[in-house]
Amino acid sequence: MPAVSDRPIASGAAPLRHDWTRSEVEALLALPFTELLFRAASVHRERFDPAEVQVSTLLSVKTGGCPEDCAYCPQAQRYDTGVDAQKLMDTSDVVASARRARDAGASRFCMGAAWRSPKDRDIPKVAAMIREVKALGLETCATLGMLTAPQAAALRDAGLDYYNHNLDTDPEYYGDIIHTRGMQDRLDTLAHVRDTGMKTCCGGIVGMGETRRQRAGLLQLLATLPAHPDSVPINRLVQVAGTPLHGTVELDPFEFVRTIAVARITMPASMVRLSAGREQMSDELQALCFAAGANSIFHGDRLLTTGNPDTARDRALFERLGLRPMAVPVDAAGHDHPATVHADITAAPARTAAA
Ligand code: SAM
Ligand code: DTB
Ligand code: SF4
Repeated sequence: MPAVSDRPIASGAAPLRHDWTRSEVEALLALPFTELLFRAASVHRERFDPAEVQVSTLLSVKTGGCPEDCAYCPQAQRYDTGVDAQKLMDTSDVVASARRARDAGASRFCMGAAWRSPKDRDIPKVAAMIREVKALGLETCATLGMLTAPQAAALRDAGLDYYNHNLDTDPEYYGDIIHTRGMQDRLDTLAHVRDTGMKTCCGGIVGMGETRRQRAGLLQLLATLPAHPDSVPINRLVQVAGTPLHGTVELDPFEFVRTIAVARITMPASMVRLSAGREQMSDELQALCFAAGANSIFHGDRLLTTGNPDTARDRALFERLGLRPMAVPVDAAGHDHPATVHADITAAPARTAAA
């Protein structure tokens, strides 16, 4: 079943494909840069207004102490990164943070937990957070690790709109990065999420020392899932001292833009999110990413444990580039008659979105 998009589609828009081969994706990545950008920008316009960018805010509701060994992650207990383990936040604090994020222009609020998977006893607490954040009129997203089918159903029943669970890298490279869970575990969780009818948010990380062929493998796997993920976060590795990937040779910025462009071409109806790593990017590099079809960002001074561009810098960038935050459907808050409200980060007061 193709990814659902209820936006008007330009007549002549190419249908979604789920049969991409690795060599096709590699060939796209290898196009002359200008040609690749032209193709991606053309696909972008078939289904989206290229001036609109969806704005999400992240909050780490349970930080650090994770038993997994993801080689990039500052929250893995086994690496000495200076991130202390904390307990699950109180719902009232999460809701206060979500309200600030909404007032600062976010349309989606994503709650992240440094868990391998939630325990069944955690689910009612997370469900309460989801219900209250949704009642603020925000779309809700959570990323809590692996889920069982009943856990996914319970989150859906609480009103969760999106579940984020990344494939992270090519299956060929995966074993170099993570040993405590397999790719199949990730695919199983995504299947449970899809089966509930929730939207999926699924992408990966580049700049971990993978080859272009392996970047093609990640994109191919994402674009050949039973449904294209509704959101595709493309993270550029944030190198954190103490993690095994600290000191990895940096990815050529143009190669990052190529990855964004090919995600846009292969998953035309998805939100392609310019995700972790923006703080280290110049405004010009981000502008190239938007030109290549990225149409979603995390807004707010922090990601989970690492930094993000401060909100004033994002507002100035939107202003300079003539970008507008994408509207959130009012029925995200459970209203009967869908209409839209415009979030406006350019008019937001200067305060943090996810303090
Ligand atoms: N613990 C849950 C899990 O891994 O499924 C959810 C939170 S986890 C931090 C969410 C995602 O953040 C990871 O899958 C990875 O793609 C991304 N991430 C974590 N550390 C990162 C880093 N240093 N640079 C870029 N992306 C990172
Ligand atoms: C995603 O793909 N990227 C976000 C979100 N999903 C949860 C997380 C990025 C985390 C970057 C490292 C940190 O801040 O700890
Ligand atoms: Fe744990 Fe998620 Fe970090 Fe992996 S990415 S160590 S599962 S918090």
